[in-house]
Amino acid sequence: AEVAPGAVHVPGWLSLVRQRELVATCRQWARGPVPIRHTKLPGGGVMSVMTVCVGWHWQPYRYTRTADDVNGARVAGFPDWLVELGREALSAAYGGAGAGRGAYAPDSALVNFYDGDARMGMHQDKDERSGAPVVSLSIGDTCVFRFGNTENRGRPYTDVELVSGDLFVFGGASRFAYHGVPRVLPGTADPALGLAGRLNITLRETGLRD
Ligand code: MD5
Ligand code: FE
Repeated sequence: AEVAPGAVHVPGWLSLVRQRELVATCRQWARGPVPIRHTKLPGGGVMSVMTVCVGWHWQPYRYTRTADDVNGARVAGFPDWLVELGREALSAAYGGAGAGRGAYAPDSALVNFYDGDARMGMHQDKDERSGAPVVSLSIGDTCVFRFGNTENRGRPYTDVELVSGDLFVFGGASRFAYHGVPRVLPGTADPALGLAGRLNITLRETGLRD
């Protein structure tokens, strides 16, 4: 379903098997080389969400190769299979005729973990030097995702429930829209996932080079 121009929601895109594989992979990334952590904000706060990065390390408002705000280690490399997954996601969302799809080359993944109390305030993703689409994969507990406008944090916005296995792609005019996660619905995940909470994986092109 196209929620707005370039913003496409594909419910149930990931099979349960693939979700379980991704949970296992995210658990590995969460252990290191840079452990998952609550990102520190420049104003002194910390995010309620926990994040581990792949390919490039994100902290507001920049991407680096090493995590100087955590343990100084170089982040895990971005695997080829994850580039492939990003291309499949774009095909699923935009269809086989999508222009330049084979050229999608995500080089960074942000893996966010939400416990029942975690939230993400309304923000824009502007730290990438690329207008390429962002691919978002949801696993575990359902959340309320708030998709807003490009002007400000407030209305108009649309609330969408994102369920385990859902794909969301943000491209075109939607790439720089405000968005957030006002709440997670605890205990809604399939017990077969063995995950208490919500994982969100976003694939991005940073537009950066070493
Ligand atoms: C999440 N993560 O569920 C969300 C989903 C983040 C973040 O917001 O920055 O890690 S990603 C949703 C997203 C990405 C880029 C653009 C837009 C939405 N958008 O224009 O709405 O943890
Ligand atoms: Fe975001």
